[in-house]
Amino acid sequence: MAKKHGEGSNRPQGFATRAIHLGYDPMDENGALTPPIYMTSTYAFESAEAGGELFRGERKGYIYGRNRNPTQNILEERIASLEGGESGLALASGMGAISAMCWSLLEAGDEIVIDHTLYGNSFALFTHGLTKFGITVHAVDLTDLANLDKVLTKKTKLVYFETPANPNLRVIDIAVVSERAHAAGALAVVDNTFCTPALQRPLEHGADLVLHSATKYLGGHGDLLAGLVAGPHELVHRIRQHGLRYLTGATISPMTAFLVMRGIKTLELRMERHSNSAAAIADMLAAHPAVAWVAYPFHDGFDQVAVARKQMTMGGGLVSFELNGGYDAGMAFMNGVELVTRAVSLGDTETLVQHPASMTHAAYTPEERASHGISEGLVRLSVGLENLEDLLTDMEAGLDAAMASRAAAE
Ligand code: 3LM
Repeated sequence: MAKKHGEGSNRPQGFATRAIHLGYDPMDENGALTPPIYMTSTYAFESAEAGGELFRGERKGYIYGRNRNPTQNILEERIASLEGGESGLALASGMGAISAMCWSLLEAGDEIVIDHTLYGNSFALFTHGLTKFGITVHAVDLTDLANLDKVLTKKTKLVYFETPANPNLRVIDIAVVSERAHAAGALAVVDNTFCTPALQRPLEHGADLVLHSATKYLGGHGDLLAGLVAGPHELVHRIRQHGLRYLTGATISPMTAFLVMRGIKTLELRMERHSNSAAAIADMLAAHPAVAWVAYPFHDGFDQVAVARKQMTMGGGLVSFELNGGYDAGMAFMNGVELVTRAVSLGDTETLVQHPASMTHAAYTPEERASHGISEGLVRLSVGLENLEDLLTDMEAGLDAAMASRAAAE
């Protein structure tokens, strides 16, 4: 009998090979090299009895498109494998993934702990959304474990954080926080959007669930919105059956699932290039007289560089910095660049720059931003895949504009 595609060795396949091939055999689909996009909302039952068996879970197969589709399923198998989890789930957006997780795993009376630096709308979901439904939310700085110990109680169901965190790239020790959460009977949930499994695999460090905005590096081309979850079968199944099926209905379209898979095929290569360019830009910024400080996880002067190097293989594609002259200088920089595009989001082939205080983190109050390490002058750069020399030239133009604006103000 002919060997099935990808069979033939007991050695586990590498990351890029799984990102390209896992869960799909062209011979099952008329030899089509890439997985078909199953554009269907519902599925025919072989017989009236078979329909009932599917609903009762006595027969395997597809029922309806809101929670399962064959194109989506290949993507789900791939993210599970790349993150090292038993199961995966794909949803319509990162926010869809986070909210489906919360609605599935929490109930009134529960408490949760979140790190105090999160993507603005995640922070809003926790502090303005969940709190309306009887859930107590403690927002603390998880880089200091004493803060976690102060708020963990018997009612704590989960500890949630991003590392590196959006927008200032603070790094949280996944192993240590997960261990503390487990000791209190809580789950550790990590938003791994900024690293992707190519650079960091939180489940290997003890986290229980990993979430993604696949809109960013996983999709990789700024042309879609999607969310992903990976972790143990029991938790992921609950999020599919409750959070996706009837609590949010945040279904990924089959076309988008296909595009995310296309992005993931080149993920490892892209993350390497994003990281190398971002590290070079962080070095350039750190040495520049217009710059007050730079945050980059692998930069030697970075506060949590040791933790970053323990759990990440490269520094990632984001660089955050504050210019001398604060807010006004930041605005002048953003208006002074030409190649770099002024836009929110991140992880695209294009280099993007944005101002968290007025854009992605406008959901925080000014007081919250001040106490949560999001300064008013902070500029966030998502380094793309353009030629580094062109990016450095454009960054110099932005820095010149920042210095000119500061000189004019004095
Ligand atoms: C942004 N971030 O520019 P979607 N988790 C993290 C994120 O950064 C994001 C999400 C979840 C940005 C989006 S802001 C108007 C644009 C760490 C999104 C949410 O629902 O797929 O956008 O993911 O920082």
